[in-house]
Amino acid sequence: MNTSSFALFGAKPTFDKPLPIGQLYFPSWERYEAAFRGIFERQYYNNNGPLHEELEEKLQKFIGVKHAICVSNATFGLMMVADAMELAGKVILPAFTFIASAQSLSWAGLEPVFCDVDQDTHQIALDQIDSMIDKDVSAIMGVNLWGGACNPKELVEIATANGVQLYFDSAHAFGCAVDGVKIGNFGQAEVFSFHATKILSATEGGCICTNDDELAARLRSIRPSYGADKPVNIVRVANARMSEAQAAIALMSLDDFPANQKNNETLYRLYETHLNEIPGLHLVRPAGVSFSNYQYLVCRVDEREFELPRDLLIDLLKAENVVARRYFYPGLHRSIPYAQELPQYLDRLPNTDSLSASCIQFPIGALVTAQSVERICEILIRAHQAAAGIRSQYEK
Ligand code: T4K
Repeated sequence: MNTSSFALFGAKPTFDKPLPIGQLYFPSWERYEAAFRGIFERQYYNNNGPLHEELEEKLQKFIGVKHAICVSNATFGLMMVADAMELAGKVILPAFTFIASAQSLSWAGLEPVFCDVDQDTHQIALDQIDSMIDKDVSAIMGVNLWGGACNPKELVEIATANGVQLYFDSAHAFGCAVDGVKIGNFGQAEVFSFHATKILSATEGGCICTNDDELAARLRSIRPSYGADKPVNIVRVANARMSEAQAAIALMSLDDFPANQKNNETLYRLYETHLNEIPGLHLVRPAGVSFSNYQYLVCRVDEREFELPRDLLIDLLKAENVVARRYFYPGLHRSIPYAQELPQYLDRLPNTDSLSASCIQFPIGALVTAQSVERICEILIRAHQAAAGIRSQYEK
């Protein structure tokens, strides 16, 4: 098949400008202006302002949790939780996640213990955790990936049976539920990201959820650098405040969550229909949830069946102005500084290695239309049909 129709080989790109991955929610200019006019009129930008307080209240109600504590981003939230839970020694977490999950531990003076993940769901391999727990392990950090969940109920049982603490990096899981219970209610605490690429956006931000009053008091005291009104036992403070500007966007995004979730689900189903017809592109379905935000569109590329390697496909799509990403690459055990500091994991995590070499993330979210998905899938079909020609021309 002819390769001249591909932008990689000189044709006009399918899209005029880059089509990004990520939610990238933007409220209408009128709503944005009204929210910001209020901030200007009140002349109050930060430090537990009225929008911040409204957001925490609405999040508590939405998630059905006692405490929602808004923070500057999820990375900081995870660091604060590790500190507030007084963790020591080592913490078990999956190696197939964003670098922030492990870096939060390093910042808190803890050592990550990397566990492999399930080949199909991409969630932490539950059957391997027991054997990794020793006297130095103080906690497990579950990571709820791709709008799915890492079986929090079973993790609670494993943690309880072994006498270790449990918390969750739920950066990807806002709005998701397990057997009807919203994520945010499991373990001692869960941390959401409200980055612009997430389904709930504060442009930059996050939130810690907990049903533990004592832990919540400690977190609220760590957050504002000057401590909170109620004296509690904390080792140090930080500045992880969320501003009124961030809270304003997050409130609009929360109002629009049902519409954004629905749009994602519609786009996901459309991708699903087309990808089912393309050999070698295996869609990852959100695992273990009764409700998903469908925030991520992740596929495993089987190079033998698709007949093109994953990284060549990314280059081909990039030329068409389709931003596809190889999340997560590399696995945490191969990232700086862990590859050097903890070399014992290098040959122990085969599923993480194989997923980081084969996964690809496609555009989904508020800026993506059904027509864009059709056109992306059409490129994928053509790429598979022209694979031999693409490979030989690419290598020249
Ligand atoms: N745990 C997990 C499992 C996570 O995935 C993350 C973050 C965290 C913890 C920590 O959460 P935060 O501390 O960030 O709250 C992105 C996000 O920055 C990050 O939040 C996210 N996970 C990670 C998976 O992805 P990048 O560096 O890959 O994204 P970036 O900035 O390149 O944006 C993605 C695409 O969107 C690009 O094509 C550019 C486009 N874009 C992005 C922004 C921000 C736009 O077009 N406009 C924009 O405003 O990290």
